[in-house]
Amino acid sequence: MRVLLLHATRISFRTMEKAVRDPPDPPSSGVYSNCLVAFVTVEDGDSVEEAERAAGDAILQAGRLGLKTILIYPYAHLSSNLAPPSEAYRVLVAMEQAIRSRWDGEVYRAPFGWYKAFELSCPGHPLAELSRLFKAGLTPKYSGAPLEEASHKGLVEKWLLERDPWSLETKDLVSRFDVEGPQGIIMLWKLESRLLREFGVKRRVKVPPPETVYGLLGATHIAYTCSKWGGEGLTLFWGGLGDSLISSRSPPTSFLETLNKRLLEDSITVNLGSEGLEAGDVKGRVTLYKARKGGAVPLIVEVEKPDGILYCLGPVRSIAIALLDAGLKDADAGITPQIPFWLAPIQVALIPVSEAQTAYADSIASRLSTMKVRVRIMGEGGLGARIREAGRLWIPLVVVLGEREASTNTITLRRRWEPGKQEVVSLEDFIGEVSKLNI
Ligand code: A3S
Repeated sequence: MRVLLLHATRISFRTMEKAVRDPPDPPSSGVYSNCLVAFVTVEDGDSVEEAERAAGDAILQAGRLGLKTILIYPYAHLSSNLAPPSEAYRVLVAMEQAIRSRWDGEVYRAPFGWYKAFELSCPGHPLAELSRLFKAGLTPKYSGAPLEEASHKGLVEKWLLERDPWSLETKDLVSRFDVEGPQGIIMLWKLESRLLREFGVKRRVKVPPPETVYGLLGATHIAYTCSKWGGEGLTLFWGGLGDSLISSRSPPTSFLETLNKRLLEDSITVNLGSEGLEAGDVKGRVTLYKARKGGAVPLIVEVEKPDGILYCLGPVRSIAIALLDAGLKDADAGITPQIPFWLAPIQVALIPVSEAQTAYADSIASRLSTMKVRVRIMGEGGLGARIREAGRLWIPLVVVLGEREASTNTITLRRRWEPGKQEVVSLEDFIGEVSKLNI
């Protein structure tokens, strides 16, 4: 079942022509204001289970937006895998009944089986448009109730269901580090290749994409994937770089600690199985990192197998973004945010004070590049502004090259882990220090 949830300050619709031979609903029109519109496409194989999960999710979203009206809008355009009209109608009516029985707001359903003209105004705030996918086969439960229902009954804290855990500042950092783009892809690639080495990964296995990788729902999908396809020394992948889990027999906790101890300190562990989170018949535990904005990010799944525990670490992208998020928490606490030298997208910033030092900077940059060190010459703008920009990119080593440095073959070095300190070192000592760092 695919759902597009839109906050509408106003929606009006009216039936035009019949779209199926005998539509089950009569022609009609409607106008609603300040409501949550759920455009729903029922997919082949969907049942009442998916209808109930979609109902709980719509109730949760309406509550979050303080809306008192939900309009279910049959919409056969969000998937190419449509359920036949009779099935679709049954599931949509089930969704309507599930909302009615569990919510005290007003529920409406636009007529099924018609082409409809509609007008909709959307206020465009960050939560005004959400897309959802409810897949048949895995109905996650918490203490026995479907996830969204459990939240409704207060059995699980709402933040554990958050599907978009990242604060705006974290998202800003993700784009500044270009994590999804060519520059930042280095971070995902370095992280994944380090993990392959650390956990002796030998094979890659393609798995179905999880519906989401965040919150308890994401945890159930990761646990289910790990349980079904996990094994010793495997990468389970479903998309681009970063959409992957590392599954192994050795516990990954100490590796995460080396990235930022907050990843485990600010985390909770949820049991998998009847008294906790149910993901099919998977038994074990999930460790979820509590993001700065308060969302839950699964990082480690431990699945009980007959021959012992199987660990799934990841998704790799979640680890990378959680690392930035944890850094922002450090900054909130007045601690300079860091990223391990081997993982930094840019490891050394070279800042020539004036044009005259550009050649010196170029010669150092080419030496560092042959050492496979990621270096950027920052030549634009005022000296202070360039040093601040290097800080905004959390660049571990910032090198200032002035007249004196160029003439004495030295550099002035600021190490990010020694905030406020700078040291003049010989170029050779600096090169030696970098080669030791760049393991
Ligand atoms: O497809 C013609 C109309 O019949 C309903 N319908 C479905 N709705 C949701 N999921 C499915 N699998 C459906 N199969 C049929 C819808 O009412 C659909 N009409 N928005 C209007 C006009 O485009 C519409 O989708």
